Amino acid sequence: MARKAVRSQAKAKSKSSRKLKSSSKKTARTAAGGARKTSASKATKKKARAKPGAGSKQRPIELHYWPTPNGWKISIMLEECGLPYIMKPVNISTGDQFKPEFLAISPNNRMPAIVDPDGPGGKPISVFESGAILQYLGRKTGKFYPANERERVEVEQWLMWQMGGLGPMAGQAHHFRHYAPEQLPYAIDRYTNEVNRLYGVMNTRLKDRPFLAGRYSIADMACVGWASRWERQGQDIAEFPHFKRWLDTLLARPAVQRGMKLRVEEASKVDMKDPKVYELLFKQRARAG
Ligand SMILES: N[C@@H](CCC(=O)N[C@@H](CS)C(=O)NCC(=O)O)C(=O)O
Repeated sequence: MARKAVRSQAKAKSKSSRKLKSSSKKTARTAAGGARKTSASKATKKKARAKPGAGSKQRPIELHYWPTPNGWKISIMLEECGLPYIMKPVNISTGDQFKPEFLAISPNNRMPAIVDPDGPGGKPISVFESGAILQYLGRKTGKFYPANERERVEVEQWLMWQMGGLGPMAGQAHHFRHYAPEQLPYAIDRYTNEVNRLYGVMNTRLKDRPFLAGRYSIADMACVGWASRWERQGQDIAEFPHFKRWLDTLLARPAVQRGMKLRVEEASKVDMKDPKVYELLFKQRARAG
């Protein structure tokens, strides 16, 4: 499905950004009049149903993506849910993340982001921040994000743990171990130790349950890409047998494999040591708004 989706990428890009623009105009126009709003949203719904995408009623979701652990979270979820999608590469090594059209949907100049042409009320919606995207898709499909409050809290705790802990700490471990121009022992130790601590927390959690929240969920999808890079983070997986069992289970899932194999040709050519790439990615400061 991903390959099919990529092929129709350009066509859907212009369609969906036109739609997002026209829908915000529609909202502004209808804010003053309730009657028009009802008929406008009815019309939008009708149009959404009349134009199904990729053989399903759901029109393809635009996935703004680069093949990294954060990008994989969403390609995995889309594959797990069987949602049609179109992958739009955001080449973060050449500055696509600063293009005005991307900042309009992701003001933090980070991928992933999505645009769902069939958002709430049948109108387009864009979402940035991988955790928020996973929650959105989980609510939309009713999959991998339980509605029951007790079960939902279990998922959310581990999703936030990934967003605020594992992701940022593993990201810093990658940075100081592989990308920093100097090898700084303090920084390397600090983040390698912190990732080690976090994998210990995960290992203990997984001792008596198959997945982080009990059942397979968006929390596991958020973690798997980062966890699969344990070697790059200076870890020894033999220390964490329950974590290893969980990781092997996740990596054996066909949807996880498809999500993590969603390739972008240019990504394999990026040289992180290129001074231009280094400057662009690692010397960012506030931009004039
Ligand atoms: N908290 C964000 C982090 C996303 C993130 O850091 N994305 C990186 C790639 S993994 C990015 O887009 N970097 C572009 C840049 O640094 O300008 C999320 O989870 O969505």
